Amino acid sequence: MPIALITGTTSGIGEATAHTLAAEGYDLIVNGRRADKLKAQAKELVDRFGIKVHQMLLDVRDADAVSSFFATLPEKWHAIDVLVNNAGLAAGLQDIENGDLDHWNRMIDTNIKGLLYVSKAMIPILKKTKGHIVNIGSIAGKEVYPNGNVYCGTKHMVDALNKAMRRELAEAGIKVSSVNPGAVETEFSIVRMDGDEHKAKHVYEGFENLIAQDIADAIWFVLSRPRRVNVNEIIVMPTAQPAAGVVLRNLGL
Ligand code: NDP
Ligand code: 8X3
Repeated sequence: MPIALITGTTSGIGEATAHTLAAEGYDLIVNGRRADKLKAQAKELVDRFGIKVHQMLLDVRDADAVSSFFATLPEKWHAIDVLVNNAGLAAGLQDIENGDLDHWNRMIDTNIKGLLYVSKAMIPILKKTKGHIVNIGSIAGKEVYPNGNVYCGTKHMVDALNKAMRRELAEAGIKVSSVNPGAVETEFSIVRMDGDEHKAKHVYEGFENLIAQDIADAIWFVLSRPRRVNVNEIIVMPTAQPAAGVVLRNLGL
């Protein structure tokens, strides 16, 4: 059975991707910080799909936790074929002048540094398996929108790292791809609005947003191409979102 490690599986895109890969016969290393959710998810995946699941209960911002996880990973989990760098967040929606330093640090530490810590630990493994890295970027890594400043900056960095990894790892036979979504209704906006579910709901009003499964489908498309094909990057948008920060509401789209 192939093995995939997906970061941030306790919700949203990561959760849908875990289900999609489980259905395709992957054994999974699942990750998140919420122990109860991770444990319940592991049980559900085992019961429903009959796969093997290993829990990676840690905060990707914690470099020591990431390196000791890999240092103590049981032998039978060593041959990981796929890494999906998905864990990430937006925090706040404000101009730079009024920006919150804690929001900035959480986004930079998770979306950039966390992705780097996990990738650094995984690269020696993926060199052995000639594996595949899928980085979850965003339309916010291709364009910017007012008040999205630091989040957009972190996702531009993911875009740059995706290109850098592809250049550095091609000779080792590692494929590197990015999947860059527009607005997907997950816990994303609840996190961005600091837990205000009412405000978060407004983000998705008056148009048909993407759902997490749309992105899991794109990730599976990228992963299931023949060996000779590397999908460098893919952008997946709601029909009603023609550009970052532009949503056409109340048009029946
Ligand atoms: P969710 O908030 O629904 O899921 C985020 C997941 O990441 C959760 O499982 C969360 O688990 C995990 N996570 C967050 N921080 C950490 C951390 N420090 N360490 C480990 N796990 C962490 O959001 P989405 O599914 O929407 O987001 C997934 C990715 O997709 C992110 O990178 C996001 O930027 C990107 N994206 C999302 C879009 C959207 O509109 N939703 C659009 C474009 C890109 P836990 O809380 O248990 O740690
Ligand atoms: C999130 C997508 O459009 O809210 O990465 O910036 S968007």
